[in-house]
Amino acid sequence: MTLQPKRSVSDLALFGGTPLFTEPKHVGQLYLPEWSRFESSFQGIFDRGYFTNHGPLVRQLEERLAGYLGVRHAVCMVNGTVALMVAAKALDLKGEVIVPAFTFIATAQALLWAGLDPVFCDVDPVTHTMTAERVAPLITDKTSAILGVHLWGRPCDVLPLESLARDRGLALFFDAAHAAGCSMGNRMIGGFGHMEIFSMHATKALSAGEGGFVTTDDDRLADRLRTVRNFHLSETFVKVPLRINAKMSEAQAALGLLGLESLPAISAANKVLYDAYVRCLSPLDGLSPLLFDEHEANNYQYMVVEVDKNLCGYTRDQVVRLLHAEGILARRYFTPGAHRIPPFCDRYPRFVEALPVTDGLSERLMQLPLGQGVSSGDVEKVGDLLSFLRERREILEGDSRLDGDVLSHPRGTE
Ligand code: T4K
Repeated sequence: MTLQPKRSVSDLALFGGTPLFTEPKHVGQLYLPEWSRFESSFQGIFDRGYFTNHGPLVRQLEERLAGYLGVRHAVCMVNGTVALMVAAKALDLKGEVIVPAFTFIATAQALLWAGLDPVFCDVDPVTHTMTAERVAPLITDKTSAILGVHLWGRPCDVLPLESLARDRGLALFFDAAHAAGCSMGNRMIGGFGHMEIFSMHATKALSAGEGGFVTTDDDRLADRLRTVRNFHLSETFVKVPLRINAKMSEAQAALGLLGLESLPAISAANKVLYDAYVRCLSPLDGLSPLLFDEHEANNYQYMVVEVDKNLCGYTRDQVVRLLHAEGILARRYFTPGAHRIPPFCDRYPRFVEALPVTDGLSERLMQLPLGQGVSSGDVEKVGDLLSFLRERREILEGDSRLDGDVLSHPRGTE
């Protein structure tokens, strides 16, 4: 249920007014498949009595993903973080890997688990991604690889990074956790670098509840990926430095197959909401939506907005506090940057004050609700609220009630 729009600042929920949404609006996808299709897929699993260890659904999903992305191999894993770890082991990396600090913590955590040292790189203020120009000075004789991140589904500096890696004899792989269904130069993301790693978490446009996969065109690397992820002899078996159980289950694959079929429709539904947000936000100085190249395929999975206090009158955290009180559970991805989060800030203190662009973005960006639980009407209400806040900024300026803790993981039940 939604309530009347705000007329005065005392109507704001942070100041005791009634929240705009009584059912909280989340960031995240959760476009669940129709129950009957899910049920019949699960019935098959029960009938076969075969639940994991490279069952027919996992194999089918791998084949369909490879076909969809135009790559020779897609190797399914239990989740995106473990897929990153497995990829690093399959590449047999040593020493240091250059990675952006402005990413989800899992990117860097996976490197540590693979026994590698992340070297944190700053990002470009406009694209939010790492560029070859920023990476080049960080390469030393300890560097074995570059791990780019296609943040928000927008490709990072792929071609310059490919030529830099080639010139310097480095491995190049990409964290494509956000980029299922996205393209670069009209080629699907999945075929760049030595490998690309995707997440199929519940909050992703392509979801298996939990899940992930690695794509590659290199047969030798695919054999290594399949061997690292597995504990037994049912698959390809080559010499690798370490192995683990990273297998995707049949239940995950069932969801993943239905999710893959729905990906175009999910991306289109996200785009409708994205366009509605852009229409609402464009008249509001200081609240700038992230833009996409409309000539490329995008999944519009994250509704990213940059808050500029000088123009809109509020810090990002103040806006997020006001929104949370209204039941709009905006998120501050990614605050702080990975370089400031333990254990990285303790192990690698040299990066803590060295990444000004990452620090700035992590203070200014927020994600607005998107996905199955959000309608275009909801987006208009969020837009009206933001417009109301912009108009009242002089009245609210300096009001200490705007400042205070911001929940990192709002659930709407606090
Ligand atoms: N690389 C990058 C760049 C990534 O962004 C990620 C993951 C990875 C690697 C690693 O991939 P995985 O190992 O996760 O496959 C969430 C996701 O758990 C994570 O997958 C994602 N990135 C990250 C950006 O977001 P949290 O801790 O923020 O999730 P959580 O539980 O707070 O959920 C976010 C919102 O979604 C909530 O406000 C509520 C909603 N939600 C969530 C779940 C799980 C639901 O409505 N239902 C649900 O079932 O990490």
